[in-house]
Amino acid sequence: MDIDACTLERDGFVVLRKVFTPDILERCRKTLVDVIGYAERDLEDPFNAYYLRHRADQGVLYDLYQRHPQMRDMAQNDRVLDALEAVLGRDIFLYENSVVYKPKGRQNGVPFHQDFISRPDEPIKFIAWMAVDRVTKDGGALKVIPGSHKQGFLPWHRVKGETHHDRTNPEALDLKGQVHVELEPGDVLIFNQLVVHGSDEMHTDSLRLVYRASYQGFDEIYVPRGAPVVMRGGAPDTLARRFPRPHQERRKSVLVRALNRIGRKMAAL
Ligand SMILES: O=C(O)CCC(=O)C(=O)O
Ligand SMILES: [Fe+2]
Repeated sequence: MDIDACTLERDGFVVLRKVFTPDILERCRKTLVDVIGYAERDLEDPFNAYYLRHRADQGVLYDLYQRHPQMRDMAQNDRVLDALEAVLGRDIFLYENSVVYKPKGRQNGVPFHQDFISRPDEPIKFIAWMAVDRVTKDGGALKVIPGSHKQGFLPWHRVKGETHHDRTNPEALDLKGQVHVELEPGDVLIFNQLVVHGSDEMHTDSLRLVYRASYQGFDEIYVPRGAPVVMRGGAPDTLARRFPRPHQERRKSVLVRALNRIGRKMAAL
């Protein structure tokens, strides 16, 4: 299969080559290496109440766009956003973003899954998987099943206490057509969250740094934690068209406010 001929519509993914300049890549790479070194020390996280918790044990560190402004050059790249605009429309916001890497000597294979599978009621998301390091078949490439997005949300299960715990059920997997998407530093794989994907274990000296950002249109403004960040569009005319109802003070009940307060306290522990 010619990876470079794949389309978001037919295959559920597309590859953009040579998206980032060497200076942006170098700056982001240094940031990521520093951030990983810091996260591995597992110090107190001052952003804990607002952002997702870093999981150095799983090779996933979250919300880097918000925490480290250098990463914005990648997440906001025009070629990436142009490709997303074709599927999400003119108004796009950042849903989640993280670095995914493969620490040597730690269990780091990722079983086949669809992203955000536990949130099927939310609008569809697309993920830009941006190679900072070279990503090869034997070195942590994403294995994808072309066209699997057309099957919709597949049955899944959760393996408690395991890294990357949400997995597509084996009987729902048809692995015949799977392909490894090899990338050079600076290439970007964009995929529909419903495309079944995973990656093999790898144990080399490369961390296989990949920065991923997931995006959503304006059908609903919601992010799991933190605050929504508009990446493109979001102009007043758009907002007025999409959300035409007059503003109403949303009164939170005493119970909801108390629960929020407890939640914030727990998060700060
Ligand atoms: O890090 C990997 O190899 C896979 C991560 C993954 O599933 C993803 O980025 O959606
Ligand atoms: Fe994934």
